[in-house]
Amino acid sequence: MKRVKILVTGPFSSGKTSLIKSVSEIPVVSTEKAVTDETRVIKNQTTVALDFGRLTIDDDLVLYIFGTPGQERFSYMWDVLSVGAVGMVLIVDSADYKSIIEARRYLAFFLPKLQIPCVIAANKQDMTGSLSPEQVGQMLGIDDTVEIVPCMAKDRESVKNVLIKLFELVERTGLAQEDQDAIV
Ligand SMILES: Nc1nc2c(ncn2[C@@H]2O[C@H](COP(=O)(O)OP(=O)(O)OP(=O)(O)O)[C@@H](O)[C@H]2O)c(=O)[nH]1
Ligand SMILES: [Mg+2]
Repeated sequence: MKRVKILVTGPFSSGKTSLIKSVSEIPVVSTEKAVTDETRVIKNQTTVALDFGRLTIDDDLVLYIFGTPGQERFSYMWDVLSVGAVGMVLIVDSADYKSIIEARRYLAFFLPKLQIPCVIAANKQDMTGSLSPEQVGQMLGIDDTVEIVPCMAKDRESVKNVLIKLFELVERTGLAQEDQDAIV
């Protein structure tokens, strides 16, 4: 049985908590608190430390999924949460230009440091005016070595598709061949 750690990160309100809640087979450990700053016009609650969920893929593979907070003031958690991750989902709100621009900073922070496969989830594809995965990729300025997958984070099948794409990349790296002794 392989147990591997996956990191889910992305800008404020991009859909990290929704994504993990959609697929986790255990009640998600969430740290959502009332928003107290000016962003409360966007949403009432925000992740302040982490989200944690688990998804069994098959008899051989269990994913432990860790989500980061999306607000800058809680970014001290990013390093802690990323230790030992074998793959990363960067989720962006495809209907929000600011989210996509902000996502560049996440790529620059995590990718050189972690050197692990990354899939970009172009979320909120159900919203009118959302950019296509190709357009999101252009705005992020990434080359075609990074996979961009359409996503609706509240839809379980859509999220599973994102995770399967990521895992295909992870398997090619061989990073997930051994069980991880310590997930956190
Ligand atoms: N229409 C639509 N709304 C979505 C989708 N995914 C998430 N949302 C909504 O977007 C808002 C933010 O979702 P969250 O899952 O809280 O986002 P987050 O990235 O965890 O937010 P922070 O932890 O505050 O950074 C919520 O109102 C969700 O219901 C989607 O695919 N489509
Ligand atoms: Mg959250």
